[in-house]
This record gives sequence, C-alpha cells and structure tokens, in this order.
Amino acid sequence: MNLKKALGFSITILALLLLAGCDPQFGPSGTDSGQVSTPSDTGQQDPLQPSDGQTIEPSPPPASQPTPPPVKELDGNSPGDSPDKFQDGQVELLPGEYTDNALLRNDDFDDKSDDVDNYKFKVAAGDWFKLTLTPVSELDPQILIHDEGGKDKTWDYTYYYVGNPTGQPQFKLNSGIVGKEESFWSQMSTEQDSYTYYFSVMTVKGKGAYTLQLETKKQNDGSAGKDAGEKPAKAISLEAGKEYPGLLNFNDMMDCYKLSTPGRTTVTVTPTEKLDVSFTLHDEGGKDKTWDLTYYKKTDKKASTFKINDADTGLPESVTWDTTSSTQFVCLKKEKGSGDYTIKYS
Ligand SMILES: [Ca+2]
Ligand SMILES: [Ca+2]
Ligand SMILES: [Ca+2]
Ligand SMILES: [Ca+2]
Repeated sequence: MNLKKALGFSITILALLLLAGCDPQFGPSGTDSGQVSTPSDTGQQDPLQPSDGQTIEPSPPPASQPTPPPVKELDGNSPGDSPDKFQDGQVELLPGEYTDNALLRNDDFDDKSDDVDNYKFKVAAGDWFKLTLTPVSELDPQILIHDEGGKDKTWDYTYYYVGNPTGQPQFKLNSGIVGKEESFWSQMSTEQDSYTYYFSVMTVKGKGAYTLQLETKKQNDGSAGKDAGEKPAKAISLEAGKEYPGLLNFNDMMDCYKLSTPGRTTVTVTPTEKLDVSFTLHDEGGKDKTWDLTYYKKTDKKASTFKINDADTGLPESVTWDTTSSTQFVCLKKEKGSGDYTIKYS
C-alpha cells in the first residue's frame, strides 16, 4: 500500500513538473493551419493528460507560481490566425482595440512555418489615423506597409505620406527592441472617399501575443466636424464675423471655404507657428476665371486665380477685396509645414 501510494504521489509530482515545464503561451507549434488554441479556451483535453480513460485530478498550481494567462490567437477579432500570405486575404480592422492577436509559429524565417499576420483597414477622406502594435510578451515584432498588390516597394510616398511616430516616412517599422510598441500614422486628403491601408506583422525575435489599436480622428475645419474639400465644389460654408478652426497637414494640402458677403470683404487666416498658407480666390461658380477683384486685377490681369502669399510661416495672411457677388470661395493651400490655423472673414 505504501509503495503504491508513493508511486501515485511520484506520478502526480511528475505530471505537475511536466505541466510546469510546458510553456502554455505558445501552445502546439508548427501547425500548418495556423489555428492554435489552448486547452482552457476550448475545453479540450490537455495533451499531457493520459488518454486511456484514466482521470487525474487537476491539481492547482503552487501559489508562488501563478499560471500565465493563455495566449489567444483571434487576430483582429477574426476566428483565428490572420492569413500568412497577402494573396490569401487580410483581416480587416475597424477603429478600436484588438487584444487577442499572436505570432505563434517559428521565427526562423522559414517560409513554410513562420507566422505572418496580414491586415487592412480603411480611413475616410480627411481623417487622421494611427495604428499601434504593442507586444505583450517577449516579442520583437515588425510592421511592413504594403500597396494594394501586397508589394512593399511601390508605395507612393508623395501621395500616401505615412509616418512613423517621429514623422519619417517608412515601409518597415521596427525599433529592434523586444516588447516595444511599433506604430504608423497619416493624415488623409479628400481626393478619394476613403483610403485602404495594408500591413503585415511578423516577428524579428521571439513569439507570442500582441495588441493592435487603430485610432482615427476627424478634422474640424470650419467647425464642420470634417475636412474642408480641396476644391470649391467641396467647400465648407462659413458665416461672417466668426472665427473657425482648421488644419492642413501632410496629405491634406488644400481647404476650401464658401463665403457669403457682398461688397468689401476681408479674410484673415492665422496659422500656428509651423504652417505657411497661401490663398486662392474663386468666383461664385467656383471657377477661377471670372473673379472680379478690383484690387488684384490691377496687379495680375491674366491670372485666372489670384494667389495671395504675403506672410511667412506662422504669420497671419490677410486679403481685402471688393465684390458685387454674394458668394465667393477662398481656398487655403499649404505652402510649408503643417498645423492648425484659424480663419475669419467680415
Ligand atoms: Ca497570427
Ligand atoms: Ca498568420
Ligand atoms: Ca483640412
Ligand atoms: Ca482639405
């Protein structure tokens, strides 16, 4: 009896040791399907338990060694692993936080077994966004930004300005530090209704879980809760005598406003210290050619638009003109820098 008891006790200890030695973070490795689940998620039998019908009472782990939470792989709230190959599709993210993403397979840069997670998300016209990846385990991940074909080399920076947190345009984001977050952001223009970003996450070192956060922010040009369009047809209406906020930044290079006052009108735009703007003035049809500017006609009879850029970066830009029309448009162009401004006319 004593020998049996001792034997049973030894088996229990052995089972405990085996359980403690198994890293529950990574689950089974090398699965081709990429669908990785942990026993506690699915209620499946622990692979370390005997399968011959015997039941060993699960013993609680010692209080001094709390079991780390199991890693879930529900990439971007999808049912499992997001596709490894761009051509197999991408998990689409909406603005918000995603806490159960993971890179669970090899990090030996073997095409067959390395885990890569491909994602995409849409940004509306004029919106600002920031995508942040934060490792929550011993993981040094990197982000690659792709074009819609999945290539990383044909990205057009002149149009789709994408910056890392310090503002430098990059395809590849990697701090090289285990556990450190990686992020990229941009400010969209209004030339398209929306923009789609594609990116992939892979590991440089280690395996494990990460969170994703997609933040978006609308502009508030002319207190309208959106970006003012880049041509008179997409202008935001302003009332005389009020001061309005606005923003010009990277891909957002033009903001057009509709003014409604006949007679002598003065528009003043006050940029913050890092922004230099110019104006173009348009007639009530939004066309460039029939503007009747008593003053500027004298200086530039041929010009179809009248561009005003007298003040330097950070200084108020102002123009006064006489018109008989009750509707005019003023378009602000970013000449240098980026930042907020205020606009007012009377
Ligand atoms: Ca994954
Ligand atoms: Ca994957
Ligand atoms: Ca704007
Ligand atoms: Ca704009």
